Amino acid sequence: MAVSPKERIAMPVAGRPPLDVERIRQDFPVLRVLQRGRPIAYLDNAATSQKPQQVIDAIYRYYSEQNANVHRGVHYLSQQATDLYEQARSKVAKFVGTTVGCEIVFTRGTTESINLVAHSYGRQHVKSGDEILISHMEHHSNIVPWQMLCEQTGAHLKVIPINDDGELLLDEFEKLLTPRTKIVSIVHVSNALGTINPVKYIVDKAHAAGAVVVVDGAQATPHLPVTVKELGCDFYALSGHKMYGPTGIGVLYGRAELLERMQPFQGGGDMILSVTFEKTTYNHHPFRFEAGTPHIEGAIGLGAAIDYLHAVGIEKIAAHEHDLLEYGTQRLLEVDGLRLIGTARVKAGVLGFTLASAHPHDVGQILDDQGVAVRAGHHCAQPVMQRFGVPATTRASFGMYNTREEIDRMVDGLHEVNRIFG
Ligand code: 7TS
Repeated sequence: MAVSPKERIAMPVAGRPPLDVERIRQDFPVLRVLQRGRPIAYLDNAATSQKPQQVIDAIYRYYSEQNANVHRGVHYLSQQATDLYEQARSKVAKFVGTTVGCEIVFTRGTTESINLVAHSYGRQHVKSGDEILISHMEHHSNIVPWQMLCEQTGAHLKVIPINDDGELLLDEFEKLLTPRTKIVSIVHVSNALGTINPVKYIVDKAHAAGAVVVVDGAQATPHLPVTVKELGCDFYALSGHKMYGPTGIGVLYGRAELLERMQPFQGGGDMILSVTFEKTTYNHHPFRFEAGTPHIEGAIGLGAAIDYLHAVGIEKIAAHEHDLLEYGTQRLLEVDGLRLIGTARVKAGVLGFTLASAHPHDVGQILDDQGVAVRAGHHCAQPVMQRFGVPATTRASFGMYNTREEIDRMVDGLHEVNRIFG
C-alpha cells in the first residue's frame, strides 16, 4: 500500500515540543518588524536565519570595547581580540564534536569551505581518471567546485541518484563506489528537499573503498546535533548565518592528519612562518588556511550563536521543528493542487512544493502580500528541480522561533493563491 507523505516523516524526537517559543521570539528583534501592520512570518530560514540580540550584542561589544587585529599585537586589545577569536574556535570545535581546536578552520561559509577542500586537498590527491562522487540533491556549492576540479585534473564526476521521495539510492551509491573514487561529497540535510542523509553509513562505505568524505552541513548544524567524530567524516562544512550567527563566517572541520598535509588555499599574512624572496614556509593548520585578517567579529558572533543554541538546546529545537514539519505537512496537503517535493522518511523542517494553479514566483509574491516570507526558485539546486520535472518550487523552511500560527498564515495565503489563479 502506498505510504502518504505525512507518514513518511520520522525523526528520533517526537511529541509536543518543550520549547518556550514565545520567550525565544523576544530575543530576535527582526521578528518585531511589521509588514502592513503585522509581524512577518519568516519562513525562509534555509536561506538565512535571523539573529538573536545576544549575537548582535557580542558584535557590538567587540567593536565598542575589544576591536584590534588578531595574532599580531602585544598590546592589550590585540590580545583580547585574539583570545575572543580563539575562544570562538574552541566553541565551534566543541559544538561539532571534536576536542582538537586546530581541526577548525574559519572560512567565509560553506561555499568557501568546500572550495578550500577541492583546491587544497583535491588538487594534491585527485588525478586524471579518478572519480568524485556527489548526489543528485546537492546545492550548487557542492557541485561546481568538484566540476572545476574535474576540469583541472581530468577526473570524472559521478552522481548518486535519488528516488521520487528525494532519498538517496544507497544500492546505487555502493555500485558507484570503486577504487577510482577519491572523494565522496554529500549533503547532510538537503536545502531543497529537507532529506536527512545517512552520513555515517555513507562514510563507512566510502572509507572501506578508500575515499575521503566531505559533508555539506549548511542545513544540518542549525537543526540537528552534529558530532563529526561519530560521523567519522574527513571534512565538514557549515555556515554561521544559517545557525543564527553572522554572515561571512563559516567553518571547515578537517581531520588533523589531512589538514596537516594540505597545501594552502590562499597566500598572504597569517598563513606563513617566514617569508623571503627565495622561499616561504607555511604556518601550521588551521592558520595555514586563514590568509589575511580574518572575519574576527564574525567568529565572535558565531561563538555567541553557539552559546545561544546550547542554552536553548539543539535537541529541543529539533523536536520543535519536527512538530512544525508534521503540522505543516498536514496543513499543506489540505491545499488543492499542491504537490510536495521532498517526502523522505527522515526529514528536517523544509517544505518545498508546487501549486497546480500558479508559478512558484507568483505564489511567493502573494504570500509576501500576506507578510509571509518564503523562498521561490530553484534554491541553487537546479538538478533537484530537473529530477522532479519542475522549474522551481516554493519553499518554507523553519527555525526555532517559528510557530504553527505562522504556518496557518501561509496556508491561508495558498488558498488565496488558488482563489486568484484557480
Ligand atoms: N549547501 C547547502 C545545503 C545550502 O543550503 C547552502 C545555502 C549552501 C551550501 C551555501 O551556503 P553559503 O552560506 O556558503 O552560501 N542555501 C541557500 C538556500 O537554500 N537558500 O539560500 C541559500
